[in-house]
Formats: sequence, C-alpha cells, structure tokens
Amino acid sequence: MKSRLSNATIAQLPDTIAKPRYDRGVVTPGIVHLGVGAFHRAHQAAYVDACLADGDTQWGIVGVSLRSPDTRDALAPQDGLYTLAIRDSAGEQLQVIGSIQSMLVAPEDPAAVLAALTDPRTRVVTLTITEKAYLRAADGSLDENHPDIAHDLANSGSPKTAHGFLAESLARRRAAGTAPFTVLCCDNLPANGATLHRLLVAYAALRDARLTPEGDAAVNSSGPLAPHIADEVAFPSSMVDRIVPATIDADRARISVELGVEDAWPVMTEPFCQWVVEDRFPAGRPAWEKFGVTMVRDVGPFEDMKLRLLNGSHSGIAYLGLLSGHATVDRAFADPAIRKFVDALWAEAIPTLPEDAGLDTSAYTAELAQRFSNTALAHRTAQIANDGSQKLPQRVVASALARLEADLLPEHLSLVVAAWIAACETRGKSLPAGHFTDPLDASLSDLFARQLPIAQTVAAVFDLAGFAKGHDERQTLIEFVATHLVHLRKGGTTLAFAALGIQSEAT
Ligand code: CS2
Repeated sequence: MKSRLSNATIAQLPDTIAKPRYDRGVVTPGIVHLGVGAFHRAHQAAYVDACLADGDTQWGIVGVSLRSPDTRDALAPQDGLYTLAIRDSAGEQLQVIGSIQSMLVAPEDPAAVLAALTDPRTRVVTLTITEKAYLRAADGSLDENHPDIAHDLANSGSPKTAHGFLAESLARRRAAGTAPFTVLCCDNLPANGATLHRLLVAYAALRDARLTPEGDAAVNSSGPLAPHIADEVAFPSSMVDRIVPATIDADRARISVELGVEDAWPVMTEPFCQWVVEDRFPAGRPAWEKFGVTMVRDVGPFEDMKLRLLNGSHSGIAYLGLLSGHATVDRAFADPAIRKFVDALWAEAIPTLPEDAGLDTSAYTAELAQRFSNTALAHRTAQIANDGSQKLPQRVVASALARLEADLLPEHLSLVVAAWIAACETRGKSLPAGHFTDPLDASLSDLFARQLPIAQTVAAVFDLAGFAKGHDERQTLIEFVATHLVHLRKGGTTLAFAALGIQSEAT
C-alpha cells in the first residue's frame, strides 16, 4: 500500500505539483470554517493558502463538519493536506493546499467546536453549510419548530446547528470580555450576511426568552444576547463562485498515482474562481485583496448576477438535462435545445438585475458558456438537482416575479420550476429513486400520490416550498408553471421546448 499524503511525505512529491510554500508549523488558527466540504476546500481554503504563503500566518483554518466525520476521517491522517485538481480541456494542474490546520466533527465533540469558536485568536467565522442548514421556514423566517432548533435551545452547551454554535460562542466571548468574531456567510443565498444575521438574532431572542437552567450563569448574566448580536457583531455578505463537482473514485486513483502517495479526498475544480466580499471586518481579516478577492461596499448586485445567471441556469440545465437524459452539465449544454433555452433564460433574467451597478452581463454570460462547456469537469446534473426547494427561490422565482411586476413574461424562468417538479415526479420512474434529494421529499411524494389536477399540484408545491408567498403575482406564476408542466408530462422536454419555439434535435 502507498503511504499517505502528509507533512512527512510532502517533500517527495514530484516538482510539477504545487505545494504550500510556507512553514505550516508556525501558522496559528484565525478562522473557524463551518461546513468544510469540497466547495470550501476548492475556494476559500485556496485563497487562505495564498495568504499564508505570503507570510500572513495568523489565519490558519479550523475546519468544522456539522454532520459527518467523512472529511475529517480522510484528511486527519494527511495532516489536513489535500490536492486541488484544476481541470479543463487543456489538462489538469495539481496543487496541495495546506491552510486547513485541524478538523473537528461537531456531533462527536461540540465542546471542542465551542472552544475553537471562543478562542480569542479566532477572528473570522466562515460558513458553507448549504441553503437548507439555515433552517428557514417557508416564509424565510427562522423555522422555530425545527427539531434541531428545539434541541439547541434546550442544550446550549452541546448544540447541533450553526445557529446554536454561533450564539453560544458569541455569548461566551462576551462573558469573557473577548471581542466578537466577524461572521462571513459563503452560501448561495441572497444578501447572505444580512440573512444569517436576521436568523441568528431571531435564534438568540428565542434563547433569551428561555435562558436555559442548565446554561452557564456567567454566560447568560451579561444580559440578553439578541441585541448584542444585532448591534455588535458584523455579518458581511459575500458572493462565492467556483464550480466543484463531487470527487469520484477515478479521481482519487488518478491523483494518487500522480502524487506517488495516496490522497483519500482530493477536490476537483475549474480554473475560474471568484470571491466578492463586503469589506466589514471589525476584528480584522486576511489581506484577501492581494490574492484576487474583490473587497467591496455592496455585494448585492454581484450576488444577484451570480444567483440569477449562473445558479439559475445551472438549475435549468440540471432539471431539463435530467429530463432529456443528460448526466453532466457539459453534455446538457451541448444539446442545442438546452443551449437555446439557456440563452433565452439569461435574456429574461438580465433585465431584473440592477442597471446602475456596472455589471457586464454579456461578458459574464459569455464566460459562463465557456465554463459550462468544460468537458473535463463532468459536473453531474443530479448533483445540482439536489435541494431545489431551497435553491429555486433566489435562482429563478425572484427574477420571474420581478418580470411579472414589470409586465414582462417569465416563460423560460417558469419552465425551470416546472422542470424541477417534473424531475421530482420522474424519480422512481425514468430516473432512479433517490437520484437527487430534497428536504421536501416526503411531502412531495404524498402530494404526487394524490394525483390532483396540475394547477392544484403546482399551487400545493408553491405552498410547501414557500415560493412567491404573499406575492401579488403568485397566481400568475403558478399558471405559467402549470402550463409547462402539462407539456412536460405529455411530451417531455421536446414538447415544452417546442411550446417556447425551441426546436429539439429529435423533432
Ligand atoms: C450549483 C452550485 O450545485 C449547485 O446548485 O449551482 O454549487 C454552483 O456550482 C456554484 O454556486 C458555483 O459557484
């Protein structure tokens, strides 16, 4: 058996492989990251690696998994080292990243996670926990009835959720006279910093209302936490962008051969990488701007552009691709009908973006077209299809509603919602059951089993997912979606595209 990638073996790697150009032994922890999955390892950890190489050694990352031990199990024997494989049709560049210093698994040792978050050296806490882990109810507010929220309110010293960890550690820091850390949300949510701020203040207010008897008196004696989090803790927003397909066994095998040592979990990505961050870090931050991060006053326009153009079309490609039999984004995007559809989708979404923010949408979409055509990535449509109920509001529903408000049609945007419903219905039939998953799966299959008329099915899906809740144009949007769903059920994507004037190759 080959030896593992680690501090001890790194020197023997071939010269063609980029390695950390700094002494990892002198790096101190400065960032705690919640949700240390592949995306974080391809994106933020790479930016931090560049800072450490530049001599700013106070920003090592403590990586926390809120759920599974898998990443820690793979990386702990490797001293946190892993390979980032940057791939396109020209080939593959390998870089070993060294910025993750240690890893914690929250369910195994919540006290250790709280200790890291309370460490005065921790000045920034970043998050990529996926949309659903923000625990929002259908109206966007904190889901107070979620069992994990109830658990954390009753067990503040051993929380499960990001909210529970952030609130308890901020309370402990305040009690100890340690300044709060800055919380930097890196998930694909609109106004992600402000959204997390609002949810955390709501969580802290629930906590204040019940001040748990088992809670530490000193922690709670400094007064209510909600106003402290509302007024004293900074939650800048950020837009993150890099396409990161899930690693497959063939990647592990190939990269281990190239390294000459085994890497249990390398990460695959594309050459493109972007991070736009609102510059509000009272406790200090790495000098990210030196390494390609764009620090701005207002991230909003960048977030909307990315969510509505990249992620919106990604979801469209995923669901329409799955319904057309395409397993990967590049294959779906090479399908002339899907390609035409995506161009029309972009044309619909662009007028909903702020006009005065200086966004260059034609350069952006031209670059997206190249990125989606990257055949070396094999980004699976099923991967993107996960969690549609959580993703679609900010990716397509918001722009569809904005168009309706402006008396414009959302014909293509609404097809993405219909394609999501159709793809959900198709699981267990022409698509394997469990091919992708959604937090609403149980309620959706109950609903589909009732075989209601299409318009009622769509309205019920809107209710379950909270799409367009309370919006004047809700009913109109439901009608657009229902019309598409009729076509999808009757004649698949060929008929749905034909109804939009898009000719499929098959016709
Ligand atoms: C994708 C994103 O899986 C998905 O939903 O749309 O993960 C996308 O690849 C990233 O946001 C790109 O930055």
